Amino acid sequence: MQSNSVLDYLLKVLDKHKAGYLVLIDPDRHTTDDCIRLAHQAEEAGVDALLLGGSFLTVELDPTAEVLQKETAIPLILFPGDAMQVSRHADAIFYLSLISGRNANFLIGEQVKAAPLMRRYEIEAIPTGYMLIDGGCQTSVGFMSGTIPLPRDKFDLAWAHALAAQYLGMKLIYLEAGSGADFPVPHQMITAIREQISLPIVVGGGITDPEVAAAQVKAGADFVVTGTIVECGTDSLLMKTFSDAIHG
Ligand code: 1GP
Repeated sequence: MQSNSVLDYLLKVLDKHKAGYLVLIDPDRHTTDDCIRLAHQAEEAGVDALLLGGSFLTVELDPTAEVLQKETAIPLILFPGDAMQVSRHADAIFYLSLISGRNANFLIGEQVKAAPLMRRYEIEAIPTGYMLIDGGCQTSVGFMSGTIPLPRDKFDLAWAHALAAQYLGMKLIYLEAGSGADFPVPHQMITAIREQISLPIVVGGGITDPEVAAAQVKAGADFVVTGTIVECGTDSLLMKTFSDAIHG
């Protein structure tokens, strides 16, 4: 993808549509050929960008990133679980700080380890306040980070975290229920945060139904992420249905 700034591109998506649609590809769950097939499906469905990464990987991310970047015209954004997931073959990186937790390693430690590589690769960093919200079950990100998710009904706690991220100069807020969560982030929480901050809000985790995605946009989400449900790849039209529901 040839662009000066993936963040600018994402903001332009919001000028064009009600909200943007991001699809997460976890290289651990697929062969490289399946990743390519999913990426092509995503492009055809009107997905705005691909995310690549996971909270815990047992395979190398780099070869998948390289092939996906070559094969697709939409931006490839790294969504790293840790500093080992930095690759030169991506257009940008969601430079995540797990602000809902109090684990210094995921607030700043992994970021320090990643920074020299990011400079060497000249990869665009998109500083992102990453908030883990209770999705009704233990998730890989919760386990790996050793952090307690924000309770689903503590809206004031949630918006205060998001506002702190805005004051710290972050460019996005990512509300994460966790991949495969039983419940997505509650609509009322999205709205409570939307009312307090001006940053774009990304919402992901446990979204399995296009109607739920549309309701999250209505509640105030600017970007919706799906991973598991479209990764199954059983219904090739599903991504298009999500795309239409989210774009409005
Ligand atoms: C995980 O938000 C993403 O970070 C996607 O979650 O796999 O549940 O769609 P799902």
